[in-house]
Amino acid sequence: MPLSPAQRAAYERDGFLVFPGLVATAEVALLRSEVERLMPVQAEGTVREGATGAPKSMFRLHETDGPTASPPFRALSRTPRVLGAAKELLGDEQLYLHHSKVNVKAAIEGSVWPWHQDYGAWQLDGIQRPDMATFMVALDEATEMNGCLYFLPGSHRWGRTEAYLDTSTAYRLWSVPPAEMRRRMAESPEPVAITGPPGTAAIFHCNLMHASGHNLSRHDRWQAYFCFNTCANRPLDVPSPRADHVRSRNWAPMQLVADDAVLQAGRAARAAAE
Ligand SMILES: O=C(O)CCC(=O)C(=O)O
Repeated sequence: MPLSPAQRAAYERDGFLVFPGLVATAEVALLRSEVERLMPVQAEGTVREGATGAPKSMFRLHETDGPTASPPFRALSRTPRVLGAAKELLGDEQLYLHHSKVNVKAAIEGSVWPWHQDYGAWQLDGIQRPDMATFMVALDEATEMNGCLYFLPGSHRWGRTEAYLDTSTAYRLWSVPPAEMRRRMAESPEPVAITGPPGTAAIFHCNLMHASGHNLSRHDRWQAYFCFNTCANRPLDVPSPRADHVRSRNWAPMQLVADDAVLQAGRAARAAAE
């Protein structure tokens, strides 16, 4: 899916691009069945919250091993629609995933992600340059009520802001201090809500300020994330590195697969189960 000059210019200017209907209904159904299969799995990389203990985040879907491995999610991360677009925007043919996850923002209980830049945490992982971008795919209708993502357009061009560790939710997050955020937002265009039906996708720069609110609705809000880095920018050694599910050590360049690989992975899984 070659990006148009207008899309490339918009990414440079705003720090994100939205792709309505990027993932087809049949693919969404298959990916959703994978989320349902993985939700009860006990894994180091699954963060739970609330009285129901629903997952807030489930990591490491893209590898071929481990309790949360998912062939359809692995396939999606390697399609031309996703990997191809990431290669174009990062200007590099050799990419790997720093991590992958599904954020399950459960109805009523699913909590906030405060304003942050992803590179705030990833720099601490030993990554030297902000040559990274994240692909988000909505697996539910994303609405303002159920805690959709918000992007602050153009904020990736401000560089990195000193972060603090917000521990107010089960997912400890390096976040932008509230006073700094108030100052920044006063100088910025209004945040953009990333809403849309299941299958809506977006890619965003690792220094883009983004956040999402509590899920006040009676509907879950499931979204998948693939965080791309260039192989040349893989992390340097740091003392006490974070676990592999969030700071991958698999730096092998990802290979493109056919665009129908998600459905093929589903068919293969069904055949193996018979
Ligand atoms: O899923 C969300 O609402 C926000 C996720 C996010 O910003 C993150 O995982 O860094």
